[in-house]
Amino acid sequence: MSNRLNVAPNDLSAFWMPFTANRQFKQAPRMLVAAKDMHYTTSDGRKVLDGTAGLWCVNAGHCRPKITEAIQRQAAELDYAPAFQMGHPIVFELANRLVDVAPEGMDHVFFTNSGSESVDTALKIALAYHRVKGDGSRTRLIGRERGYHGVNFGGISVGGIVTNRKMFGTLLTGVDHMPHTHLPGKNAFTRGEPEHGGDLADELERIVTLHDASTIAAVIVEPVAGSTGVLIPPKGYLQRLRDICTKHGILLIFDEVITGFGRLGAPFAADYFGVVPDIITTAKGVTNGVIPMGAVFVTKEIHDAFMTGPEHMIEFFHGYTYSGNPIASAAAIATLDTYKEEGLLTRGAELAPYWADALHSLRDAPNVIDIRNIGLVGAIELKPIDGQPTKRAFSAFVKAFEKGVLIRTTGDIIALSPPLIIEKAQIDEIVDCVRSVLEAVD
Ligand code: PXG
Ligand code: PLP
Repeated sequence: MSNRLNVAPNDLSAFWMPFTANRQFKQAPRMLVAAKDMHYTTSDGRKVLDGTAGLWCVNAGHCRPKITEAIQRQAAELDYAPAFQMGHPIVFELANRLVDVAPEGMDHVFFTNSGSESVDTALKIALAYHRVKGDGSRTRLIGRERGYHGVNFGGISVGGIVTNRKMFGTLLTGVDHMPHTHLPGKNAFTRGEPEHGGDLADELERIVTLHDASTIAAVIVEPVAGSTGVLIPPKGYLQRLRDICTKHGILLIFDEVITGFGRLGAPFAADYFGVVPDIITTAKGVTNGVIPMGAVFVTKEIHDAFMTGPEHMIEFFHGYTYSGNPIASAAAIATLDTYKEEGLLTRGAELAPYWADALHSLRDAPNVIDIRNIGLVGAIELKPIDGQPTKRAFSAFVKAFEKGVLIRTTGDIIALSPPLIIEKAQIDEIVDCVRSVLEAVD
C-alpha cells in the first residue's frame, strides 16, 4: 500500500474545493486514500461503504483490475494523440462499442471530457443542426426548473438550480423553462414512476405556442432528475414530451449523465422508459468514473445533416483537446467489458425490488417526508429544521460517514446511488445506517 496512506498534508489552503463548504471541510477534513469494490478507505484507516458510487459514476465499483490494467497499458503505449485531424484506433473501436450498447438509432458519438462538456456540445449540435438544414431561426433552448446540466454556461442556462445560476449574470439568451415535476402533496412515497403530473408535459405545448415552434431548437431534460434530489418522471410524461417535440420538429435531448450505463436497471433511461430522444448526453459511467470522459450520442439523421459541403472542410467547429484521448478510450473499453461480463447494465433491474423495499422501510424514521426510488437510485426527503434548511441532511451525511457509509445530500434530501455491484446485505447496511443516523441527528 502507498506510503501516502495516513499522511495528511498539513496545509489544505491552496486547493479551492469544488461544490464544497471549504472552510468547514478544512477544519474537519474527510479524506479518502484508497478504494476497492464497494468500499473506500479513509486516511484514518476506516472502511466506508460507498452508497453513492462516488458521485454517481463508479457503476462497476472501485479499482476494477481490467480498467486499471487497460489504463496502465495504454499510458505506456500511446499516451496522447492529437484529437483534431488525427486519429488513433482505440477511439474508433470505442465509438463502435458505445453505439452497440446505446438505444436503437443512436448511431454516432462525439467525445468530451465531462457531463458539462457533453451538455454544451449537445446544445451546440442542436443549434448547428437546424442551421445546416436551413432552419436557422430555431435558436431557442428549453430546459426545466430544477434541472442540472452541469456548470458550463450552456448547461446553467438551460438548468434550473437557482444557486448554480444566480451569481453568473444573464446566461444564454432565448432560453425558457418547463415546470419541474415534483408534486409531494400528491405523489409522496411512490415507488417508481408517480401517478400524478404526466400532464405537466403539456406546459411544453404552452411554451411552444408562446414562442412559436419555428424559433425552438431543442428541449433538454434529465429523464430522472438526479442532482436536484431524484425526481422521477410521472407516468406518460416523457412520452408526451417526445410527441410534442416530434410534432413541432424540435430536437429532444436526454441528459443521461447519471441515468446512462445501467443506473435504472436498463442500459439507458431511454431504454427503461421506451422513449428515444434525438440526442443523449453521457459522462460518468462511460469510464466508471475513473478517467474523465463524456460521450454525446446522436442519430444518423443529425450526423448526416452535417456531412455536406466540400470534403476538405471541417463539418462541425467544435471539439476538445482531450476528446476521445487514448487513455480515457482504453478505460472506457475496459469499463464496457466489465459491464458486459458482469451483466451490470441490467443488474439494477434484479435488485430494484429489494432496493425499493429497503428504502421504503425508512418511512417511519424521524423527519422523513418522502421516499422515492427507481432502478438503483433512491431519495429520502427530510423535513428541514425550521429556519435552517439543509442542516439536518448535512448532519446526517457527516454522521453516516463517521459510521462508515457514504451518502450524498442535496438540500434536505438524501440521495443514494450505489455501485451496481452492490449485494443485498450491503443495501441493508446502508439503510440501517441511515435509520440510526436519522434517529441520532436533530
Ligand atoms: N448533467 C447531469 C444530468 C448531471 O447529473 C452533469 C450534467 C455534469 O457532469 P460533470 O461531469 O460536468 O460534473 C451532471 C453531473 C450530485 C452531483 O451530487 C451530480 C453531478 C455531479 C456532481 C455531483 O448530485 N451531476
Ligand atoms: N484556452 C486556451 C488558451 C487554449 O489554447 C485551449 C485549447 O487549445 C483552450 C482554452 C481549450 O482547452 P480544451 O481543448 O482542453 O477544452
